[in-house]
Amino acid sequence: MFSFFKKKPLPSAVPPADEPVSTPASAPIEHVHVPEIVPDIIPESAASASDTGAAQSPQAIPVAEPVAGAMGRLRQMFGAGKPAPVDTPTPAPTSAAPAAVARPPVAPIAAPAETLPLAERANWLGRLKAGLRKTSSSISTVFTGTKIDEALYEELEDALLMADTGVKATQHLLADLKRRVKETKATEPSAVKELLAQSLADLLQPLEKPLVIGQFTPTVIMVAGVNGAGKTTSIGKLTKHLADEGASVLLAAADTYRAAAREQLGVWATRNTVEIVSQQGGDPAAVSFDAVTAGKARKKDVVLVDTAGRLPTQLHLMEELRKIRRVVTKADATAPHEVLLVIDGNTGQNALAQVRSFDDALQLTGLIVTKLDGTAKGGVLAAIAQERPIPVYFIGVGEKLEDLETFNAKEFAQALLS
Ligand SMILES: Nc1nc2c(ncn2[C@@H]2O[C@H](COP(=O)(O)OP(=O)(O)OP(=O)(O)O)[C@@H](O)[C@H]2O)c(=O)[nH]1
Ligand SMILES: [Mg+2]
Repeated sequence: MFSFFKKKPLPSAVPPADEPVSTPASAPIEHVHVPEIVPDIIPESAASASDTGAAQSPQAIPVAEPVAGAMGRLRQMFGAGKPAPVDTPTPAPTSAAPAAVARPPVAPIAAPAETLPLAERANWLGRLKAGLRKTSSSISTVFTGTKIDEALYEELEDALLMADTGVKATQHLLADLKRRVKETKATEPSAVKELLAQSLADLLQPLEKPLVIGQFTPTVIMVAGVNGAGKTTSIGKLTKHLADEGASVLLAAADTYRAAAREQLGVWATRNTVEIVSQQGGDPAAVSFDAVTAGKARKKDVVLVDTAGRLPTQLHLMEELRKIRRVVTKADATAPHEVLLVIDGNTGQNALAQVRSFDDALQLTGLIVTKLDGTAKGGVLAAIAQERPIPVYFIGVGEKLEDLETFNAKEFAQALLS
């Protein structure tokens, strides 16, 4: 599968003539980043006011648009790990969008005969390996002996459990490994390590799936997770990658609790010259509704909804997330198109509990696993693959922009067992 991005003409700097000009809002949405303001009106939805609990008032949004750029890097971000399809003919416009929703046809981007920037990917693999070094060195010790015996498998079991792989995935890997050893008649522990890498890559494979942008206008992506997991940072990094490639992005600061949260997202908006809809102390569902409505009206490519951190045990806050989801659907019947959970790779087996709880509450479509550097052990991805195989769109190995990349099962298995 290959991600694609809707081709569109360069955006104009002013709203279309048929968009009415705004009147002052009674409960104005505050826009942290206002590069250039041309007020316009956001269509109201009769259904929204009661559910959002907020006055659905017209609002001004800034209209600065990112500069269009080459699509290669975007494809690398969203379809990385797979070879770029070559020799794709100039695409005839297709109707990838569901028939129920009237929108311009999606034109899958022509895939030129380019290959992925391999040097960059190799550089990334180096950073991933560095991030997972602790785990990889403790697993590697298991294979330094000369014999393949029960002691080796016992040591391996301990190492996998220590790496947060969890009981079920560990048992699966051991059984699968023994089968492979028998089949290949391997005699060297180093060969067993290679077989383990294959077994792990196979287990992780279902998690590898690119995030597709361009099938819907806008693609609405809701982002949730526990406190401090890396939601806002990951959204910022994604925004940068998207904006760099010419995608028009609208951010929704639906973490309305902390002023710092809005500012943090606002910094990314300013940096990338993208729009942000935020409201001090407002209802997060109302902000999300407004953002999606604005994204639709302005034909944004992507609306990213940042939500406040919460624990799955905080039931009222989990209910609030469900409400955000419902209200987003009221703004756009096909949305949200993606509901992502950001998990901190350091949280070990607790990450699996988070995946279960948030999935039960929100029907997750994807994961972003951050902080797979430092003390993170990485095995938790195997546990997720075994018990709740939700696609891992991105993994993060640091705070810098280039430290967030697409997940590739083989690469990850290699890094964990290097
Ligand atoms: N080492 C490391 N730090 C990261 C990574 N991703 C995010 N961080 C850091 O983690 C901290 C929390 O990140 P945020 O993006 O604010 O997390 P959040 O989930 O939005 O937090 P709340 O909104 O408070 O729930 C920040 O200091 C980030 O720089 C990563 O991949 N590696
Ligand atoms: Mg945040």
